[in-house]
Amino acid sequence: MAHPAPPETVVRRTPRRHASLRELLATRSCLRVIEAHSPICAIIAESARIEQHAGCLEYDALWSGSLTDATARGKPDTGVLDIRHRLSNIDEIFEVSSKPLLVDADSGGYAQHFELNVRALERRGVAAVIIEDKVGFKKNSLLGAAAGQVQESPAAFSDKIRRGKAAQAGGDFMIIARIESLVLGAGMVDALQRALAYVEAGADGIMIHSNRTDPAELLEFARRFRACHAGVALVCVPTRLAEVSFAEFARHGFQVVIYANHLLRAAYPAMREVALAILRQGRTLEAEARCMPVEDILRLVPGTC
Ligand code: SPV
Ligand code: MG
Repeated sequence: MAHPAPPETVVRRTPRRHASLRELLATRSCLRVIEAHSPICAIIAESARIEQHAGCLEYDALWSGSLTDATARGKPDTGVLDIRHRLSNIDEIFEVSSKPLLVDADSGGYAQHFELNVRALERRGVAAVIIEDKVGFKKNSLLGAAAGQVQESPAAFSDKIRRGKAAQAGGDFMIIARIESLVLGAGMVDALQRALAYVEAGADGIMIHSNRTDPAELLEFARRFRACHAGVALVCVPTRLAEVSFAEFARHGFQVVIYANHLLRAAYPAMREVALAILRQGRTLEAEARCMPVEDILRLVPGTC
């Protein structure tokens, strides 16, 4: 198998990462966001670029998700990694990437803790936090209502948003409210009512989540939400919607599309196969084709050679 040359990694520091997300939202119709659960992942995301006749195509921002952050550390996605623990990972990502970062903070926890965490994230240079309207023991949303997850009351969640917005120091940091009504069976009307309530409470954006493989409900939500709020950022995480293109989400009014777990899911099968091949063959020759040449890994991170 031919291996592409390792990317030229560019390590830049951007002190105003949160401002740059707002600027990107103001100037682009839709943003591409990809997960980064480790610094090496952030380097890969940062350097993924395609030259096109219309210009250079790249990811606009990074996603620090609870699922990949927990999985990469061998932990379940149940909120066991608290946000303070995840901040040290985020700091390391910021050392190698200049992209704005959106952080998945599960439900945000108690409103009182959320206020403190908003300040901590903002101080670190995180551009946006996304919190989901669930309460109690958290499970991954893709498991749906069967996992016994409970939705927070709209009033209590709106209060949490209000308190978070009041806690932030500047105007750039964004709090995005994630609605679980479609995942937990509360339906479209509930989802739309919550969206309006959360925007009223000060949310800078809405993320609508779905775990169906048919995009119809997500696209209907976008159409109906956009009829009320043309200017509020609308976010989706289309993990189960692999066939729907970025352009189609953008056409339906989404402004942020997050590819939330693909780099981890891509790495895992390759690592597993290599581990098995070395056991099976008693040498590494058969596994080498799936591995990056050692010369390339020595050149991957600036300063190694
Ligand atoms: C995550 O990436 O951690 C998310 C998105 O919260 S999902 O896994 O689809 O719930
Ligand atoms: Mg999550």
